[in-house]
Amino acid sequence: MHLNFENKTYLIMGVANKRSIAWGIAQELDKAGAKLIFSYSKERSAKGLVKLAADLSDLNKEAPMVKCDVTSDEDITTAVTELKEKVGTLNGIVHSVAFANKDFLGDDYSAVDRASFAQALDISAYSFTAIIRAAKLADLLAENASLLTLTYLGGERVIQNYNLMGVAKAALESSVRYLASEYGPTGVRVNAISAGPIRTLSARGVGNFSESQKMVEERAPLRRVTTVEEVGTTAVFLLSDMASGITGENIHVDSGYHIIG
Ligand code: NDP
Ligand code: N5H
Repeated sequence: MHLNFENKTYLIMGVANKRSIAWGIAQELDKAGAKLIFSYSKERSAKGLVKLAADLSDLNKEAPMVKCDVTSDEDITTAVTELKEKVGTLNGIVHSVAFANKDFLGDDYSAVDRASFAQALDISAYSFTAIIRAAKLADLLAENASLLTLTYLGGERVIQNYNLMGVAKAALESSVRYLASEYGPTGVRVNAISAGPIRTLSARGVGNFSESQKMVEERAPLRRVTTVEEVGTTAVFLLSDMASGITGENIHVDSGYHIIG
């Protein structure tokens, strides 16, 4: 009964292709009976989304889509206006968006330049706050809405090569706590999922990715890598009323890797 998603609508941000964590979450939400609306930044992602959505249930086969490059205030404003027109109310938002200049995802962290630092923090951390504030101001968020972002252990600890993105994730995780505190009195919950390494487009080509998965297989309590389905089902839980007592939390869906010293 608490997992009842009838007449509930969720915004999914960050589907680049079928491997995206956002797509894994969308599929589980679709199975649970939720209505979906997507946002994208690149036209290529929009085209892919149309094809992907065709495989969803009848409720979401023609799911609406809005453009939102999170670096643009104008895009955020337009997206929120379009969301208001298309769905009226959101019961939740899944923010699965991050970017950092590849030049600073390896070697020495301190090499980072000002522009790349600002860009990584802008896209990967500030955007969560910006979209939530815009949605709230437009009265788009339902009572008890649940807001969710994706993070990685490198935001809490030093993990080789994560560097600039680790600093951005630390800011994102801290934002989750401040946003949860600010919006809690209105019933809105804000949480993060810290996922284990999953082979996606962003992960492809970044140094250390395969080694990171190998480490998980060898050392994580469950001795296997985390699947996107596992992140998806946890997201469904956090977005549902079953998680009504959870806010400001960072749930690790990482085969237990984070407890190992
Ligand atoms: P994907 O490459 O599939 O998704 C990244 C998304 O970020 C893309 O959809 C991309 O959209 C979007 N994006 C980048 N820049 C912008 C922008 N300016 N405006 C709007 N959207 C933007 O990778 P993942 O699914 O792996 O990543 C999703 C989240 O999960 C990220 O926050 C990542 O840090 C996190 N994560 C990933 C892990 C992994 O191992 N894969 C582990 C832990 C956390 P577009 O291409 O249209 O610009
Ligand atoms: C320790 C690791 C491996 C090293 C660090 C990886 C960091 C990855 C995160 C960011 C999001 C990757 C990134 O921004 C890549 C871009 O510079 C280039 N790629 C693109 O532009 C593609 C085409 C688009 C779709 O990507 C984006 N983001 O828009 C961490 C790994 C073990 C786990 C991991 C991969 C974590 C994570 O946060 O994603």
